[in-house]
Amino acid sequence: VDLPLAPPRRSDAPVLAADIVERLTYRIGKDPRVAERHDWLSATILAIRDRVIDHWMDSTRSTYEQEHKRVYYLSLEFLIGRLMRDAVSNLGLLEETRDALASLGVDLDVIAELEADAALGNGGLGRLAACFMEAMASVDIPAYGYGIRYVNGLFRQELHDGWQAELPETWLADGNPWEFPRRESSYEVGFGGTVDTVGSETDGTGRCVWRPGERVIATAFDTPIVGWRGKRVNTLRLWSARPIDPILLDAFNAGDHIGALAESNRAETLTRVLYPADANPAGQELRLRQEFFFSSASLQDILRRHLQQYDSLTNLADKVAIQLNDTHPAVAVAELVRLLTDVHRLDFAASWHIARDCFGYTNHTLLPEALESWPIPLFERLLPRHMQIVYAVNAIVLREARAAHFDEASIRSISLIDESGERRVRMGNLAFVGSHSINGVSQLHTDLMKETVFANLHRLYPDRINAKTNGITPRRWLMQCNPDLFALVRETIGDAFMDDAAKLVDLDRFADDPAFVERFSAIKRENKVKLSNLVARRLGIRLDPDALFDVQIKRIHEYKRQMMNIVEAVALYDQIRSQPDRDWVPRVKLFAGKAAPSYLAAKGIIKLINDVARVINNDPAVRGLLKIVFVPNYNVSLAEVMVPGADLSEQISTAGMEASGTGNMKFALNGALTIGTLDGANVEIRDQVGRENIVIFGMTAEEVGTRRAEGYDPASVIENSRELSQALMAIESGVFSPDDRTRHADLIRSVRERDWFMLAADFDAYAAAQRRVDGIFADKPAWHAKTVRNTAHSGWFSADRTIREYASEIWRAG
Ligand code: 26V
Repeated sequence: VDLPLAPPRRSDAPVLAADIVERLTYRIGKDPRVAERHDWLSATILAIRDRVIDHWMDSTRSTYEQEHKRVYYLSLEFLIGRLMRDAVSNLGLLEETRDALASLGVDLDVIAELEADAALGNGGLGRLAACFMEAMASVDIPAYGYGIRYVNGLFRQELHDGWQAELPETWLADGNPWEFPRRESSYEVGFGGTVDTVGSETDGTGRCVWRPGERVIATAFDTPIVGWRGKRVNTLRLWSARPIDPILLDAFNAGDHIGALAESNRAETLTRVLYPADANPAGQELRLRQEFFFSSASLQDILRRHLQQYDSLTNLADKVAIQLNDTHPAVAVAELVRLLTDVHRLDFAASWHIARDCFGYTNHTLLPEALESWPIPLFERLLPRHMQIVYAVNAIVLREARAAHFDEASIRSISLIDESGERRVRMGNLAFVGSHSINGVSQLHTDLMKETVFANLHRLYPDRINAKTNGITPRRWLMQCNPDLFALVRETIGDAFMDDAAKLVDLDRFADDPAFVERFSAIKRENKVKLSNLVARRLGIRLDPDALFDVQIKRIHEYKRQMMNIVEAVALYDQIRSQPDRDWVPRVKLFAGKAAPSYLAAKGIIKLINDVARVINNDPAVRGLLKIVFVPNYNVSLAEVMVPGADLSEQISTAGMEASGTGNMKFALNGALTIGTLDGANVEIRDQVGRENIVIFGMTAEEVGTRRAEGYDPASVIENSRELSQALMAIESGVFSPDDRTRHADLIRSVRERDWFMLAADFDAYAAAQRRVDGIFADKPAWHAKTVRNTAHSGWFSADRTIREYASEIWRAG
């Protein structure tokens, strides 16, 4: 697709080709005659990057000249994936680049595959940050992303005998042509040490000075983020840590070769690796150091930029909005207060108000195990001045709660300090009280926030919590990953949807048009063939592209219930064997996802899926009616193939536990039907696409709560479900693990005895819903009409819509 502002500029291809050759020769130092594919990739990225720079500088300059408010998105994770196709496509240079490379004997699609994924995130939270960066540039908001330039992003997953193995990921190994190192943008970040008071407390000249015992340097690396049509280019600024002295020469010369490098290693360790857990807080000192390191560097940078332009900090909140992506950067609240009071000499109350007017906080999970808190002794040792500020803020908040006549239990829950056991700093409460806006990521999640974790803070500050339902960028998740569908839509309803995804609704009237539906479904089939080819290449498994492709791809988590899905497969397998003559709908169940390395239950689920797959896929009695595939190393690039190739999207979390989901939106946009619970954004997907076009089953969040309160007994539920009992027994008895019959005993026992995620309670409804899906899939016109309607009504989930809501209701920017 060629999408320039001006008419197609294919004729510029020779200029671009010359530019690529120039970059190859002079920047990479390779003769085109001997250049390898990877050299062509680097040269192409450099040539494209150079075409971005003028737009980038224009964007920065216009923000400055027009004194626009700047938005800062602080996130410990940015799960970007590849950038070349994104940048080329948003600049409208796709055809030109393809032609330029072709004239040099290079295939764009081949070299595009060689670009490493930037996997600086775990899952939903990190991918949302990446979609938001692209959307903020697309809707013309002056925004900066701030994060960490991890040398090793999320681990690479291999399967060894069906078990997950983690290998280091090395995205920077071949260099990163996208980034600009900014040695001049460097800041000192301190840890530990002492706090002194200088001046006199009584005459108002007194102030605190933090004297850190340890310092490192944060250095910026900038990546340009190109918005749709290249209108605006924003900056993703990632910090890298380096020591103040790269080597202690005195120590080295005295023979202490290890000690001479100790400080250097310690600094570099800070930004070495992304924490691979997406729920249980790492609870480790290094993690808190990472959080403070990037928060402090980012705030110093923000204040420097603001002072340089406005020469005063009193108008900071008019010109700066800072969004905290979960609590990971929550320490920034205390750091901003410290910088304003101790360094820039504002009084404490003024600093506190400015901070609150600048910050907004987005909560992404209610899972209790994911709520961050730090033991006081650790926090105090690492950040002694911030500890004082936390206590001072807490005093203000508790005074307000007492003034509002809160009882002691409520006050305890509001406190920034958890005193129920070992004393800890509650980062969620700190982020809440330090922000003027606290948002959930779907309507349901926001309602639950008000009722659960933040019930008392919400009572004290009732106008702060608001809902901002997540979104996805339709550029990456339709235009780029599904170019044939994109082209068909464009031909059918014109170009308006390219700038306003809500206009996809114009497709609705084609849902019953046989000629259109024919083309729509042919594209889906072609995407299924592409996915099948990937599976054949990587796993040597052959798939039938006419089977129903049933896809569950996301982090492996008990609450997401991949286990319910595989147990249902076992039940179906049993039925296919016992009733071979029924008109079974051929089905392929595809799974992909990583488990946190320390999350043993999740790793057991991966092994279970692979054990079940081996038996089912090799049983001739199944006659290919059911196939199970676990595709290793799920990442953004793999999703870009799996999402367009799916017929059915599995969104089956226990209601109340998935804050939003964003994969669910990607599937619907690409014409898959959802089978799902009324959880997170599934509720809103149902509202948008209509209840006839989605398959909903199971308990509601409210029912889950009641059931739990009443005392849920999984054993009796299992007893009453023949299908479930038999499936669990088969797994337990070792049918799928003949080499180690008790391998899955613990996993099944946890369902029988506790079943915290209520797999048993929802199982029959889930199995029945799957049979409804079979029925619809068999009726091709009905199925295709529903898939078209899913695409037609998914425009609301564009991240552009989400970002406009943040901009008008939280940031007051743009
Ligand atoms: C927590 C921790 C704890 C410390 C170790 C590292 C770490 C990393 C991540 C997290 C929180 C992850 C929360 C998260 O990813 N939530 C997901 O956010 C998505 C975007 O809003 C949303 O769609 C998903 O439903 C939600 O699970």
